Formats: sequence, structure tokens, C-alpha cells
Amino acid sequence: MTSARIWRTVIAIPLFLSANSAAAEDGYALWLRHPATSVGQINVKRLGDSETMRIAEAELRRDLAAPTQPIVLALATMPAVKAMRLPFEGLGDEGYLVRTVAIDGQRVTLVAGNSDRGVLYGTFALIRHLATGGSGDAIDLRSAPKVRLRVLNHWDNLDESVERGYAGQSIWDWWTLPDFRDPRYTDYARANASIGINGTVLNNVNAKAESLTAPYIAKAAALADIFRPWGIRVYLSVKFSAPIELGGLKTADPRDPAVAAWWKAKADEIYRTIPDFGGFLVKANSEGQPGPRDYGASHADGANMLAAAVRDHGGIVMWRAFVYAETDPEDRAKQAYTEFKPLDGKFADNVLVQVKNGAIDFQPREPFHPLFGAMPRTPLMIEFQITKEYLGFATHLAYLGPLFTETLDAKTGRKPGETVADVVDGQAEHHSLSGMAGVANIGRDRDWSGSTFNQANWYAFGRLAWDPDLSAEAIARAWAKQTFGNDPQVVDTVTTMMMGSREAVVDYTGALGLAHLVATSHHYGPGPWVADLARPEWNPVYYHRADATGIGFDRTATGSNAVSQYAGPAAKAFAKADTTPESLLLWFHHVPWNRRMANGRTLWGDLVAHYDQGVAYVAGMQRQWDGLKSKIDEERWQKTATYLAIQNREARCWRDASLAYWMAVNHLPLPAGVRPPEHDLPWYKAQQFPLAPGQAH
Ligand code: GCV
Repeated sequence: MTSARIWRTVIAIPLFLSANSAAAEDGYALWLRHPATSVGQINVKRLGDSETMRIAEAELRRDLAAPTQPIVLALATMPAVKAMRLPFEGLGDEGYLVRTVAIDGQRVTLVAGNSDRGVLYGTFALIRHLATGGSGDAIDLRSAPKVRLRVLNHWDNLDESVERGYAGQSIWDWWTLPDFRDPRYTDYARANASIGINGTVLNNVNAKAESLTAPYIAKAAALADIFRPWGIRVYLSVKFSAPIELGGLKTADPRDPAVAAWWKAKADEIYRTIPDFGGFLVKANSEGQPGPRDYGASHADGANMLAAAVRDHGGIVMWRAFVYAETDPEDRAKQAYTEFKPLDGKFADNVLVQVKNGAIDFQPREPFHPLFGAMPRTPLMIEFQITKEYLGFATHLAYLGPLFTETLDAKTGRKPGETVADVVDGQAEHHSLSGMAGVANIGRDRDWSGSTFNQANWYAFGRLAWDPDLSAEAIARAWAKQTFGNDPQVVDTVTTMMMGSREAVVDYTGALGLAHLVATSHHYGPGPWVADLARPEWNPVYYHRADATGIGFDRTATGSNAVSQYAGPAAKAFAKADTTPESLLLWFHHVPWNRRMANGRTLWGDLVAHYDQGVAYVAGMQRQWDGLKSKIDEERWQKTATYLAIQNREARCWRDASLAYWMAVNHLPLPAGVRPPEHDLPWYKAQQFPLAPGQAH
């Protein structure tokens, strides 16, 4: 088709308002809200036909206010586009180019990519650009994902509960699948595609073998069919003992040929139904899950056996390094490194080792995991927790962008300047496989994530998985604009609230490197006094080690020597209290309560000040949010205001309970003028929340 002809066939199509645009402000629309007013005409021309291209066209018609110039969607390979000699090299099969070009003397916005997925991502980039106030003229957007696998991990159970889920039941209605294809599945795919997520692990890493039976494969296949045109592949978590439970074998030893054959046959069965199935995610020999160590085989033996089963189909295995054992008296923070570091270079080339951002477990603050500086011959995926198990469930406002970027920007110490992001995106050692996983915060709640602000954490994860070098603040600002509109007062206030909110949670739950001070099992609220659980590392006292003289976990050479697992300058810095950032002090050091801090306070005085600062920040967010009442739609404003009030009450509880406990241990008075805890320690210890949501079962 000549360009002249292309241009003549551009059609003007009216974009109608969605009938229920008022109801759209219940949060369901996420950051993809329809324009608020009638927009008249929008010109879109699609060159080429595929379901993905049709989706891209529909998105423009649905989500754009009238653009200043017509839009052409095209593949880079089309003669009319080729003739323009635009820079498509390096964009791969997911990158996009959105540019104002002239066709037949008319200015148009070209949205193009080497594949239709690139066109779809370009479409969402254009929608974002315009929705965040970008000019409709002289557009020039060009981007390719730096990370190849950008994957959500759903900890969703087959009974439709969600482990560590705070947004209602699982969105997968396993019972009615594969027959009923809830339109919500399409909306889920659309939201993910809009932020670049290209994979989803459907079921909990604490997996049931049943997810690999034929009926459940058919259910997963129905979801895969819905997600495919949106560029999203499905993966499954698998239980390592499935050959015994489903196949009737006597062993799941990965070195046993019958076991390997069982997995190969199972993989073949899955690929017959889901030809583009992504592969397996495995939690092995951790928290009671079976694994290769049960048979004296290594994690590499287990991973490679599964990798062989999916290899011919182009599948991959994501093998988790979140491994610790009750039989191992070693510091829990050291165990994953001890187990995995010797296996560097021993994994098959379609295996990624999936490493949590820190060495314990998604705490409000942890130093980066030492494995990121220790396994150059293995592609390492990073795993973040988007759902807020340790940061206030759904009700607390805690924007995780700064938590994610703090880890990604950390220097591994292995090579000058090398960051965790360089390792994760594969650049550091030129790995072609790379990945980022986020434990999803999505459920059946109308607003998907339990609160409007939790949506920002899903959004930030996707944007950073596409480009780990983005700034948390730029992402917050873009999210605020897409979610609430472009009023500068709203955008500035919301961005300011978000940017300090994670630090506030650190402050009111335990600053200066404290970790894992939560109540048992559900992890809701404070429990720094807990000391009676079967496994030492399940008890908060294991982590803080407070006594009358000091507090903190000595992880230097005089203690567990976890610092020795870090590379070069990182190890050196963490080895001494004076060179450790104060925000991580008690993670690495046991220090006296009267240690002098940089600001001149004693450690005790500083810890108290952090608690107060955290509580005050929440009160500040309430005031800021009150100031936006007239500018935000009623439903989203009210729910957020109510949740901030809950957060205020719970932040005070965290502070008061913690101070009551620390004072019982250190026998120190509160600094002058500091408000004493509202209740005594026994009162806090007596609080029980057995039905708190999200518990494992
Ligand atoms: C899925 C923590 C959570 C568990 C979770 C585990 C994991 O321990 O509390 O619910 O299990 O991490 O990441 O495997």
C-alpha cells in the first residue's frame, strides 16, 4: 500500500463516553481511566492485522482524548514505514517507537515496533504520554525493555484464597474455569500490558500438585488464551513431589530417570494445551516444601531436570533461592548464599535463580541480597513483594517505589559501579535471560489491590521491570497523573505523600535496621517480644537480640559473619558499625543503647525519635489528603481517608507497643517530652488477631 493510499483510508471514528463513567471512579479503571468528557473525533489507522494490533487500535479509541494529530499503527517491516528509515534497531521484539512523522505532507503520530507487541506497548506509552500532560505534537518516544521476563507471581491457592493477599479472594475463579471467562481476566491482561508485564505465574509457590492435573491445565490454558494477544505468557508453580503425588512414583529424586521422564511427559502435556507456556517456578526445600535436598541432590540437579523437560518447547525454570532449613543453626540471612553460591555456573541455560531483594523476607528495609554480587555465571531474577505482608497489608499507604529502587540502585561491590539492576537486567555478565518477579497484590476487590494507593505499587513494579533505571519519584508522579488527573496541586501532594510513605512504615515499625518484629503467623501488628516459636528464626527476638545493654544482630566476624558474603567495598563498609549506613546499623551490628548517632542522639533516643517521626508522617498524610477533598472523586477520596485513619491508629499502636517492650528490656526512660505508650506491655501482648487476612493454609 502506498503512503498516499494509507492516508486516504484513515477514518474518523467518534469516541463515545463509557456509559458508566461515574462508576469508573471506584478504582476499577486503575491508571487507565477514560477521558472525562466527550472528545469528538479520533483518527486511527491500523496497518496490518492481528488480534494484538486490533487491541492496540481499540485502546486508542477507548483511552485517548482527541489527539492533536492522527495516529498510524504499523509494523517496522511495512514498506511505508521502512521507507522512513527510522531507528528500529535495538528495539527487539517488544520495543516501540512513537514519533511524529509526515505522511503525504500531513503530520501523523506513528506508533510502530518490530512486532505487534511492540506496537501495543507503544500504544500504551502514547496513552501515558498524553495522559500525563505530554504534548500531542512533535512526539518522540523510543524504548525497549531492559529486562526480558517481567512477571507477576500470584500466591493464589486453588481454593481461591491468596497467601499474603489483602485484596479479597483470588481473581482466578478456578471453579468456573475454563468455561466461564470472566471479562475481568481481559481487564487484568490489559492493565499488565499497559505497564509492560509479560508473564504471570498463576498459582502459589506453596504449590499443590493438583495444579498439574489435566483439569487444571485446561483452566490455565483458558487464561493463557485470554492473555496471549496482550503479550502475556502463563507459568505455573510446581510442587517438587508431584511425580509421587500424581504419578505414583516412589521418589521425586531428580537424578532418577523415571522422575525426569514423568516431568518431560507432563511438560509435553502442558505444551500441547498451552503452546507458548512460559515454564515453571519452584520453591524447594524451604518452609516445608519438598525438593532435591530430600534426596541428597542439589538445587541445580532439581532445576536442571525440570529445565530439560521444558527446553525443547522454549520454556524456562525460575528456581527460588529463598531457602532456609530448621536443621541449620546458621544465621538465616546466610543460608541461601551458602547453598547457592557453590552452584554458580552449574545451572542449565534455561534456568534463572530467583532471589528475594533481601536475605530474610521482604522486610520494610533490608540490605540487598549478597547473592547479587556472588553468582556472575547465573542469570539472577530479583523477586519483590508488591503485596504488603510486612508493610501494613492493604490499609497502610506505603509506596514501594523507593524500596524497589533502593535495592536496584545498590552497589554490589563486585565490580566498580556495578548495581543490582545491572545484574538483574543481565548487562553485568551479558546474560540473555533476565527477569524481575513481583508477588502480586491483586485480588477480587473492586479496586483490584485493596486500595487506590496499592495500585501504585503494581504500577511501579511493572514500570521498573521494563526499565530498572527509572526513578521512583518519576513513576509516582506519572501514576498520580494517570490515576487522579493533571491538577498540579493533586499531583504534587500525592507524589509528596507517596515518596516518604515507605520510610514512615520503617520508622513506626522499627528503624535503624531492625527487622521481623511482627506478630506470629499472620504478621499483622507488632510482636517484638515473641520468643516461644519452635524454630529460632521464626521469633522476633532472634532478629533484634535486645538486652539490657544493647540491641542488634552481630553479623560481623565476631558474630555470624554474614558480612563476609558481600563483595569488596560492600563487605568492608558493613563490617564496621561506623561505616554501615545508620539505616542498616542493627541489621549488621549489636551496639549499646547509648551509642552516639550522627545526629548527636543516643541510639535509644534516635530509635524513639524514628517511631515518633513515622507516626507524625501518617498524621501529615491525613492533613494533605484532607486538603484534596474537593479535588478527588468521593469514593476514592473517602476510602483513602478511612484507611489513613486506620493507619494512624495502627502506627501509634506499633510505636507504643514497641516502646513499651524496649523499655522493659533496656530499663531506660523515654527522652524528655516524649509521650509514653498508651497501655502497658501486657495489654499489647494480649492483643490477638487470629483471623487477620492472608494467612497461609
Ligand atoms: C509463599 C514468607 C511468607 C510466606 C511465603 C514465603 C515465600 O515466609 O510469610 O507466606 O510463602 O515467604 O516467599 O515462600
